[in-house]
Amino acid sequence: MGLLSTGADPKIRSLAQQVYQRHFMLEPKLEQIYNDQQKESMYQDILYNLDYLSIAVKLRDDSLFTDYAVWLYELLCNLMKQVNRSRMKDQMVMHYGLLIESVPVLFEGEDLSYALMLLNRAIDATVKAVVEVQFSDPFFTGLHTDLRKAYLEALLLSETRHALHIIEEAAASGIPLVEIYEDILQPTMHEVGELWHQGKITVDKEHYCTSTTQMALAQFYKEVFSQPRKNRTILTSCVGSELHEMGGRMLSDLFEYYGWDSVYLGAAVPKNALLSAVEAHHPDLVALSVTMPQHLPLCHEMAMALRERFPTIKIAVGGRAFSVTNELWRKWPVDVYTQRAKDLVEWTRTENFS
Ligand code: B12
Repeated sequence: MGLLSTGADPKIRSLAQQVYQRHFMLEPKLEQIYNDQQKESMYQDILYNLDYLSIAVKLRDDSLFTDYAVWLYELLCNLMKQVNRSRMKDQMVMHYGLLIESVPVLFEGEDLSYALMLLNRAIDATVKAVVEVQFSDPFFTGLHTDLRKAYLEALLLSETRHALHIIEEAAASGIPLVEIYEDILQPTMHEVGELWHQGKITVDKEHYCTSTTQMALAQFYKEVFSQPRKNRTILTSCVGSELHEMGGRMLSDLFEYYGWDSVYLGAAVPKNALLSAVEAHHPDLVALSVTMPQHLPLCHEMAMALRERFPTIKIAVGGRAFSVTNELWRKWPVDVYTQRAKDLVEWTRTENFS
């Protein structure tokens, strides 16, 4: 992580030592996270940052230090992949905060005001840089890509209220619920998965995105559960130890919105529990959701058991696991597979359910 070596004067060296110690006092966990080499590099970087700041103050150039702050942030994110972008931002903001406390030792008068202004700008630029990650091409394909991007950026910045507000406003502007679900929230969650896969976000951020998106879905419950009834019931379930339950939730809620009564069993439902629930609720349609391919065999087993015990009930399958197979569902005793939840709603229309 060490940058260029610096010929810092003794005043800067002693200040860097203080900032370094204070950083570890405020964030003791770093003792475990950083190895010895990274700790040494951190000290070198503080020296370098102070040196850079001094140059920017001397030259009275207000973009030099901001540009450097963004460059440094990206460099550290790449070098320290074990620290996610959001945590690295927190570290850098803390670091600039410590410099703000310390620089009165280095500067005075107008120089001091200028240094403080530069440090505050460095904080702003670093906060903005958090969301400057490269999103994938599919993320920008389809409807409402601007809203997706704004929503995902709010999530990456952990701005819960703002994120929820974006979704609320999207609904208020007349975007149909089905598009909010399938063209904003679903692709955003898929992109969250991509970012996690590429190591750009850690699992805690992914969990946060999931729980905030669940909150976004919950905002619509009043509307979802107040539509005219169709006297039809859908029972939706994830199979095996499947923990990915948001796809099933969306599907279930969409059917509720289109007037069906929905029974959603959620994640990790054993075969016998599913059969008992079907017995109890007499659904017209059972929807099985599978995300992880390893749960496909159990899904097959469940479909066969359902078909045998309830031959008149229609069975639909869906979820990411099926989309990566070669139309596996066609070999199974199920009635339909659709990639998107709304296409299953359409299918029920053509099948004269409603
Ligand atoms: C959130 C998430 C989690 C959360 C789930 C929390 C929750 N409450 O649901 C948690 C943290 C638990 C998790 C765990 C894991 N996850 Co995960 N996860 C995700 C993520 C980011 C989003 C899933 C999601 O909510 N999508 C949003 C919903 C709305 O979309 P959807 O599921 O596709 O559903 C839509 C359609 O498919 C369809 N649909 C869904 N079901 C049905 C059913 C029917 C009948 C029909 C017609 C349609 C339909 O309609 C929905 C609406 O459009 C995905 C990324 C992705 N691409 O999906 C990774 C992802 C699925 N996870 C992945 C992995 C690897 C895991 C773990 C193995 C990680 C680990 N090492 O522990 C575990 C496995 C856990 C388990 N036993 O199941 C990988 C899977 C890769 C692979 N090759 O299989 C993915 C793709 C991430 C990635 N890009 O690598 N995960």
